[in-house]
Amino acid sequence: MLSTPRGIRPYIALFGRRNVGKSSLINALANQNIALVSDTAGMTTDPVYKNMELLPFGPVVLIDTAGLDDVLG
Ligand SMILES: Nc1nc2c(ncn2[C@@H]2O[C@H](COP(=O)(O)OP(=O)(O)O)[C@@H](O)[C@H]2O)c(=O)[nH]1
Ligand SMILES: [Mg+2]
Repeated sequence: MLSTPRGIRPYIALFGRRNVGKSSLINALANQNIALVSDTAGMTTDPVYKNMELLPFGPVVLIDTAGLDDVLG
């Protein structure tokens, strides 16, 4: 299942304002420190993609995103 191509995996992205715990949630789901968790709002700038096996559903891609209220610069 680890070899399932990204193109046929459902994508599950986390959206929300900055600093609400999106990165913490993706780390908890993956049981790994893949997304940066910070007290400072706006630390996630580029999306973080993680292939995972979401049982009993199957292979998915989890995506952590910058906050909806993030500003460029
Ligand atoms: N009290 C509390 N704080 C949390 C929880 N989840 C995350 N945090 C804290 O909220 C802050 C922002 O978390 P982060 O995951 O970086 O949020 P993101 O900006 O939405 O990705 C960090 O200081 C986390 O430690 C939670 O369930 N409860
Ligand atoms: Mg974040």
